[in-house]
Amino acid sequence: MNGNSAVPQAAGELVYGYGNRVAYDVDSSAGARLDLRVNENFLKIATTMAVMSLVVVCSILTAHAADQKDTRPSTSIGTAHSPAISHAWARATVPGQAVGAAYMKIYSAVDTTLTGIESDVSRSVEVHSMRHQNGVMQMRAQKQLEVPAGQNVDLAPGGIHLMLLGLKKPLKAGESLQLKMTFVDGAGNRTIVPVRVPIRPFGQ
Ligand SMILES: [Cu+2]
Repeated sequence: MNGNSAVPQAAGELVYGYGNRVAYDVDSSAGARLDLRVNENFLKIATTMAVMSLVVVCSILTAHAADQKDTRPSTSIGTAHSPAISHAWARATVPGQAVGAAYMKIYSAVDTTLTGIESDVSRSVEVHSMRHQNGVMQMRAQKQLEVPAGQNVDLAPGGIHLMLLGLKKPLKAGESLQLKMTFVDGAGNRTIVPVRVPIRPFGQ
C-alpha cells in the first residue's frame, strides 16, 4: 500500500469468499465515507491485497457480530473524571492489509464526546458506524462519538468500531497497540486517555 498518500482514495468492485461481490468507494477527503454493496452469487477473484483486506475486515465486522468476549485487561490511564475504557481489543491482520479494526467499551460518569484518536500503528483512526439498508452494508465515518453519562458505549464487530487506516505494519496476535483517545466534556475539558489494545488472533 501507499503509506505516503495523505488522502487515500479507492473505488471499484471486488469479490471475496464464495460469491460475495462488493462494490466499494473510499474517499477520505470527502468525509471519509465507505459504502459496501454486497451481492450474493457472484464469483470472481479479488483485485488487490489491500482492497481484499478491507473487505476481510468489513465482512468480519458483520459476520462475527457479538461473538467476542475478552477477559484480558486493557489499560486506561487518566484523571478521576476521565472516561474509562475496558475490554479493548483489535484483530490481527495479514501482511499487506491496509486497515484494522479495534473494539472496546467506553464509560463516562459525565456526558462526553470522543473527538479524536491516534494510534502508534496506523496513519489515522476513524470512528465508523455500520448499518444494513436494502441489502447494502454501509460503513460510515463519523467525526465524533457521543458518550452519554452513566452508560457503556459498546464498540463491537458489526457495530460502531474504530478503523485503523494506513497500517504501518501488520497487527500481530499476542502483541498490543496503543491508542490515544481524546474526549471533550460538556464544559470543554479535554482528556486524553491512553489505551493499550491487545491484538487477538485472526479468525477469533
Ligand atoms: Cu470501518
